[in-house]
Amino acid sequence: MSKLEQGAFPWDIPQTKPDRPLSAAMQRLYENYQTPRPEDNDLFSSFKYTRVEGLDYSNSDGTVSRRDPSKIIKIDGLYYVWYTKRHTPLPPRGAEQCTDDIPSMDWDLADIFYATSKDGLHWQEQGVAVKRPSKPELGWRSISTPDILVWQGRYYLYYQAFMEASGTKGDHCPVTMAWSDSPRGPWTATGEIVVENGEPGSWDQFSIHDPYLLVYKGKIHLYYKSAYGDRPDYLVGNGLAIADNPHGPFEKHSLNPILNSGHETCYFPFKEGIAALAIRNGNESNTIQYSKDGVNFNLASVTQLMPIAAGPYIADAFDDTGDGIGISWGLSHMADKKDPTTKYSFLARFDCNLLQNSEKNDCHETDVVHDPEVYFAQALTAEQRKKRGI
Ligand code: AAL
Repeated sequence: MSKLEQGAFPWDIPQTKPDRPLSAAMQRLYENYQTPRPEDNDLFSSFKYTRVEGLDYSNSDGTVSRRDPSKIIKIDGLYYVWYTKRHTPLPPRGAEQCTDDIPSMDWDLADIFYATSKDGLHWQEQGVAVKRPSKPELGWRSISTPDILVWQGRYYLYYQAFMEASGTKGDHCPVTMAWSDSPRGPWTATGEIVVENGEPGSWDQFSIHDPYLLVYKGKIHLYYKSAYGDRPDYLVGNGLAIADNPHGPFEKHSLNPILNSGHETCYFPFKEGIAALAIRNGNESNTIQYSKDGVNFNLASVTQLMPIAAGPYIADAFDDTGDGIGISWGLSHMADKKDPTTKYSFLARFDCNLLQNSEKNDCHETDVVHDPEVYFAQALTAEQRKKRGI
């Protein structure tokens, strides 16, 4: 019997690629994904959200914002997170109306704060970790979007260092670093750029955003995002820079960008490789990806409602075991955009199931039903309605 005469595709779905002619879609099902059903896939998850307790937002008046949490680490039984905190007399007013005290964007005129928690839900803000320095030092205008590295017993915070109000020309900044012998500080800011913007004309010439640190194959891996091309026709990509020492030099990978989508960075050791959440912006928004070498990522699953700017709890982020266990919760940020004049962001907890060999009946729904308000919040603008005559 020739392959073409084999009859219809079987009812009982084959778990491995059957030896028969397959359509492009069915070939992809077996070649691109770890299992034919997402419900059985270790790198598929749905996401659940819970309001965080213990952080005050000044009655949501837009003067206090917390966003872009770092990955979470556990030290002596306590979870630690670092994040961008803005506390300004007024909410963001855009680049034209900003002053020395009035922010342009949500992450303008910000500092790096930290909080601790016993359970990942109730958080106590412990105060400032790194304050922005005075003019004209590196990051004088704002410091934001931190991530943590623990390397040979010392703590390192990497973060964006702005020398102009974001939005003036774009969202331009390089990355700097501060170190401490304790997660509670005091932190010593190096005052130096650790990951430089690219050469003129290169994709990352204006910005290195969202530094994200893992230890992999004996080396410090710093993933980052850059937005390239001019808005609104811009693309986001993620790059990788590798170092032997937290102070650098960080060498950018020759294959950068290594992700073609993903506005904020989120990576974790998984099995022998590295997994990534490509959260938003780009052709591969809402995907979870996997690479066996930390560089060449392939789609592992497609999902929805991913956590924005996810900072997961990663138990083995720096252990370099070669057998990463995965993630099951973390913090992300959300913004209430209903009233643009009081815009701010707040931290929220997400839960997921991206653990090796985990129970597959937890956080594996592929059919997530949203409240109708979620759809109607995506309203046409007045101009779009006019164009459509409605
Ligand atoms: C975030 C991150 C970076 C950008 C801005 C603040 O979501 O991508 O941190 O600079 O937006």
